Amino acid sequence: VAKFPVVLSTWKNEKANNAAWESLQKTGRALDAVEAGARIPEADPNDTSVGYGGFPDRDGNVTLDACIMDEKGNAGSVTFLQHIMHPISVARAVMEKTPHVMLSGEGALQFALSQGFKKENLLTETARKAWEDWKKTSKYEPKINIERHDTIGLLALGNQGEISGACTTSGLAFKMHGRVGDSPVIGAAVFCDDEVGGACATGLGEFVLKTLGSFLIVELMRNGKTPQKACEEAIMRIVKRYNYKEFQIGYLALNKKGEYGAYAIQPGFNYTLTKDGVTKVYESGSYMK
Ligand code: SD4
Repeated sequence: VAKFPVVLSTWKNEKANNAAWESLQKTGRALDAVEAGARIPEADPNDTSVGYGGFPDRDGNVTLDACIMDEKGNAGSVTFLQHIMHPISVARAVMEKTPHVMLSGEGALQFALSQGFKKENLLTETARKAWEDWKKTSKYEPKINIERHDTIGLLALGNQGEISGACTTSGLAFKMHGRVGDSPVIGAAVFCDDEVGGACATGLGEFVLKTLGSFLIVELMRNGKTPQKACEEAIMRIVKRYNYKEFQIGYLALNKKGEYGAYAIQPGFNYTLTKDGVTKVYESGSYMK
């Protein structure tokens, strides 16, 4: 049990958690914390699956997905956004400054520019080289646990114990142009309900989308499951129906008591927890051993 405040994120993301924790010291708000945390990998050129430095689609475009949700049930999201370093902050602006939940592609970019975000080149030399290499075979093969720092999903309980969540990604490397994954979809990659808690997802987004994993986990917790059991059941829904051996999905859940859970299909999923100002990385359990 972590009580609150607490920050939980997918993969090994100590810097992101520490930024989220610092933000909690300043404003105490879970929403500010998850945004601050998500901005760390977005700006990190060495993180090849989020924001700046993210691997491009098969045509060489870096296209970004992100969403954010607060304790009041407000939500904002951007999909297929290009040229903006911090899609999570654009998603928050969609939530706070428009009557909509999702903006996509060119429209999302125009909105971001109107809000003062800068247009930038997000394709680093390393990512461009990886793409040139990939083009030699052009095989689309999502890899399991690519580098163990993947799409970031974050959940936080703020100083008042309120829940918020966020997710940001450049999506799967060398995807089709226009492909949108689970990461900007409320209920798939992130869901929060302040009566219950929240959940977030990482992995092959198509299967999170087909099972609406985060919404499912929150509903399972509402019906009395612990965060751990809820994550396990959401993974079992995938395992029962799909050929799960070839891909990875990892879920995290956090309830209002500060109890948390993590579960994945394959070994190799880890997560980062911050409580009492201490940040640690843990290995998740998994269905396959
Ligand atoms: C996606 N879920 O675009 C993201 C990618 C990811 O670990 O999480 N990779 O499908």
